[in-house]
Amino acid sequence: MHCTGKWKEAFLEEGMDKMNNPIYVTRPFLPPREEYDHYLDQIWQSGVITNAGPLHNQLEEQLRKYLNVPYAMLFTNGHLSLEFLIQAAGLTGEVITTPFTFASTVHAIVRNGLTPVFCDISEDDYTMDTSKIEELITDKTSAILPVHVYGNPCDVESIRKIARKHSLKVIYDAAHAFGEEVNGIGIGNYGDGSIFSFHATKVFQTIEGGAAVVKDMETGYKLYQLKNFGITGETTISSIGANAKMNEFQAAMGLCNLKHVEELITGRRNIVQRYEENLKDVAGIRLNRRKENIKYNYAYFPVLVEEGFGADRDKVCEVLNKEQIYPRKYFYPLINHCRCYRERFDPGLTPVAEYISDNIITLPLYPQLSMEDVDRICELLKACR
Ligand code: T4K
Repeated sequence: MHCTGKWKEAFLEEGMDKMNNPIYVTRPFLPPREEYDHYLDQIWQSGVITNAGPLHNQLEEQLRKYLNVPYAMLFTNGHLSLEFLIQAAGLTGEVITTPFTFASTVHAIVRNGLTPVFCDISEDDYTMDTSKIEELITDKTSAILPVHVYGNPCDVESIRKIARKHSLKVIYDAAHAFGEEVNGIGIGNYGDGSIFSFHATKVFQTIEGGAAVVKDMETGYKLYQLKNFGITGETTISSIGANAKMNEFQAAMGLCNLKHVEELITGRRNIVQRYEENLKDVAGIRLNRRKENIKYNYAYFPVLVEEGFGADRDKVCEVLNKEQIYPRKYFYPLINHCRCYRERFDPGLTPVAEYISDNIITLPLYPQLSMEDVDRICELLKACR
């Protein structure tokens, strides 16, 4: 068994396998019921269900330690943590970002009244191509906002050097990078701040949820205010904030899941290894190249279906869908090509991102997935040729 423990048995007993269910790109991990019930009892006793309650505060502190960062602020979802982090960091004008991401990244920039400038990505790991950043910098640029897409850490050292040379801020969208380390350092320590997503589809989930992590107390305090309407005292409102607080039910889920997260990451790693064994020598299939000195979280398993394969990405999806297997085309279409952006902002020249977006597929990956299903998915994929 690739992932052990009581929860795995409970999952199987509850009949997920028996039901001959469709296989989705991911499934959330749900902790054993008694573990969640334990926290529900506490909520019923305290009568506090939101507004920085005791479970919220416990989770915030535990996550700060787990992520090994100076300050961590919980949010009701990852997207709002990014919107507010951009606001708290005081970005202005243009922000250089990647088009190869989920809509949230660019929405957060634009919803702050800023202009996204799209930088192409690297063929190796699909993160921002740092050799193309400097040519996009203008006198209006205030920041670089790269994404550790699929949990592939960006070239953080090159980004740091460019940012320092041009006095730019760096905010990382680390929605996919929960618990990762680069050179032994928690990934949230790079740049001026980062955000993580704890959505149901993520490595660590709090139903919906997210966190912004920062190095300085001043920005941390701004975030703390902004997510609660800018309120700083019973009769004081100091800034124009909104409502983005994580509630106690979400925090309870997080407290349960944090205890299992290392085991879940190991389970994911075993699935990824099985995929790699099955697919590594298949002509026309390109797998994600991993770097040294990274602690990965195995958030996604992207596969590039190239010309030499004999069938295209859409055909692979079609064949798998017929068998009730639902991989996803993350991230297609590219954000700079979406209707809401293409008529408003310069889409830039991002040919590598276009190519990757047109040919990538992310295969099902979650710790509860059986090795037999991984093998079956690979056989079906290979048979598309
Ligand atoms: N930045 C980046 C780079 C991101 O990728 C994201 C979110 C964000 C920022 C914003 O973070 P959040 O505000 O979401 O915390 C999903 C997620 O909703 C989204 O969180 C994620 N990225 C994005 C990449 O994927 P969809 O529309 O593809 O999700 P959906 O509902 O189709 O779910 C995918 C599959 O997961 C389903 O086919 C079945 C399974 N599933 C899903 C849910 C919600 C379950 O089994 N149970 C569930 O409860 O966006």
